[in-house]
Amino acid sequence: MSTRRQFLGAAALALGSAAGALRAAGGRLELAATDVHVRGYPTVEALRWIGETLERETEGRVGLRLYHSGQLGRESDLIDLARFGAIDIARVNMAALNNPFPATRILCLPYVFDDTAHMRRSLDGGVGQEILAKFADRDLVGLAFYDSGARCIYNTKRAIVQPGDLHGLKIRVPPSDIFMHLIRALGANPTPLPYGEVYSALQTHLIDGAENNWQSFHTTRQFEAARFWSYSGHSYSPEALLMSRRRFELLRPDDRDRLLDIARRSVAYMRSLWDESEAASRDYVLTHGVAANEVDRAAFERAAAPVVARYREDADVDRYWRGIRELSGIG
Ligand code: GTR
Repeated sequence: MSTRRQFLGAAALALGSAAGALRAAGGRLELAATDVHVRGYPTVEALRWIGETLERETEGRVGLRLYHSGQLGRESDLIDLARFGAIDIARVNMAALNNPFPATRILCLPYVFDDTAHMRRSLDGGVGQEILAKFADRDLVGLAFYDSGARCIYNTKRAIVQPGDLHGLKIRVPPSDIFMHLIRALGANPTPLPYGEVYSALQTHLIDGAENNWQSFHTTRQFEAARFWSYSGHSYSPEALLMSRRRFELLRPDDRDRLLDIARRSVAYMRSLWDESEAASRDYVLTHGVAANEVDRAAFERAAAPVVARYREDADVDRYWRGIRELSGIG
C-alpha cells in the first residue's frame, strides 16, 4: 500500500470516528469542512457564514466544524477524503480538480475569462451549472463556485514583461497538467508543490517564483520573499465548494435542500468579501516592499495560445470555451 493510501485510510478512520462522536452528542450533526486558507480569507469566512446560517436555520440540529489553514492536509488529499466520506465539505481550487474531473479544465485555461465579472457570469450561467453537476459522477456534490481572482506571476529575481523574461526560472504550479503546460509554454520551468510548501520553497530558493492571486500572495506572506509581481492575469481558476455525496445523502431531505440553498446564497457574501480583500491585499503588499509591473499581455496570450488549442481539441472543452467566450463583454 502506498504511503498516500495509508495516510488517507488512517485519516478516514480518525475523522470518521470523530464525526461519529459529534453526531452522537445530543443528536446534533456537525459537518466537517476544510479549507487550506487562514481565518479571514474570503473562502474561510464564507464557510463560517454557511455554518452560522445552517445552525440558525436548522435550530441547532446541523452545524459546521471548520478546519482551516490546511489542518487536514493538501487539496488533492482533501478531494479524496471527501469522496470517501471521511470529511463532509471541501473547499478546493479548480486546479486540484483538473486531473480527476476533466470538465473543470476549461475554467483554468489561460485567458478564457476577460475579468472577474466575465468569470462570475459564466459560472452563474449554463456552463458553470453543467460543470457543477459533473462532480456527482465521482461521489461529490458541487455546492458552489467561489472567486479566486486573477492569477499572476511573482518571483524573487526580476520584473517579468515578456514571456522570455521567465526563461530559466523555476515557477511553482498547483497539481494540474494545465499549469505545467502553461508555465512551460511561457518559457519557465514548472515545479509542482502543495500550497502549504510554497512560502518555505521561496525562502530556501528551491523555487524562484510562483503564480497566484493577491490574497494568497499576501496571507501566506510569500510577498516577503518574492518582491516582483507581474500582472499576467493568465488564469482565473475559480474555487469549488464540494460535499461528500455519501454524507449529503445522510442528511434529511429538507436539510439537503436547505444546505444547497445556503451554499448558493453564500456566493454573494463571498463575492463582496472577495472584492474588498483583493484591494486590501494588493494595497498592503505594494506598501510592504513589492514592486508590480504590467506584462506585454498580447505576447503572453500568444505564448499561451498553443496550450488553449491543445485542450480545445477535446469536444467538451471546445463547447465550454465557445459558451464562455460568447459571454465576453456583455453586462
Ligand atoms: C489559491 C487557492 C487555493 C490553492 C492555491 C494553490 O488561489 O485558493 O485553494 O489551490 O491557490 O495555488 O495551491
